[in-house]
Amino acid sequence: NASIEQSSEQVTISLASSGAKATILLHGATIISWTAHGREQLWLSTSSALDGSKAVRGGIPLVFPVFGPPPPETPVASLPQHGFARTSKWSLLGRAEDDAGITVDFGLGSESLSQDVREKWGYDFNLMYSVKLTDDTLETKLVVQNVETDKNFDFNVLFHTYLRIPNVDNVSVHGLKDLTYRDKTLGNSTHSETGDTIKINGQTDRVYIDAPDEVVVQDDGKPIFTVTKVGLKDVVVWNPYDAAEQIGDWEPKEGYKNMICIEAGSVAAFQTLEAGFAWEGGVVHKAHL
Ligand code: TA6
Repeated sequence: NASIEQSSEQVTISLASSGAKATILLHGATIISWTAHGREQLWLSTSSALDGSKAVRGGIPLVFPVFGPPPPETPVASLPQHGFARTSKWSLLGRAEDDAGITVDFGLGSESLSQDVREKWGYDFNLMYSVKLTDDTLETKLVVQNVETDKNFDFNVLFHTYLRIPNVDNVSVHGLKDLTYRDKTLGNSTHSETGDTIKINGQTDRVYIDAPDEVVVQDDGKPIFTVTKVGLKDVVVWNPYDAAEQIGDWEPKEGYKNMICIEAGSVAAFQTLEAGFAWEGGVVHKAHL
């Protein structure tokens, strides 16, 4: 039932029984396509670089060890926005199959980073990233190991998922009720979400803090995705709306009407990983249609 095709640049896993399929670039271990129910479930810019020259615009980029612009005067201060995981070359570690589906594992160790990155964030670590495909779910899980002997390090982590939707005017996000959120369109000011239904009426860029584990995305009142996080604290909701005009590798410009980023991560604060310890967290993306 399960099959895998791999090249030096990418891996494709698929399930014959349902036609479910996922393609992952070794560049950034970025998922660039997820087919379920016979249709593409992720949004990917048609002008995204896929050759490893820069971060992919769409799919599921990985954010580590910092989310957003790195705070000055911190160990991550000289890293690029969203860190280096999404622009590093990962290696394929292996695969596993079970009745439900196929899992493929990727690795990135500090020893394989470019000298430039090593100089900017010098901790010894290992990342192991598992992508599991079943008929209607795509599960992404990351293990972070601190392999230092006596140095702890702080990190953010986030799965930057671009979900494909029929129409931004009809989309609603459910499950983020009664939460505090930081609004990046309003200078990171703090606000309270009181309603249970979030609509997208313009540029939206919010970090919902300490969010429940399950978020449901509806199209016109019909559930189309369930996003369930494990071991992660926060949920980011992003749609650039007409600000897509200013994003160089965003095509087609009206593509914002067919996507919403529902990004599970631990980003509202840095979390500390002690020397010799490991951390694990992940997301189950379920497509209903
Ligand atoms: O996840 C939302 C966000 O932080 C937005 O502020 C926007 O910057 C987006 O990430 C994309 O970032 P990128 O570096 O991929 O252009």
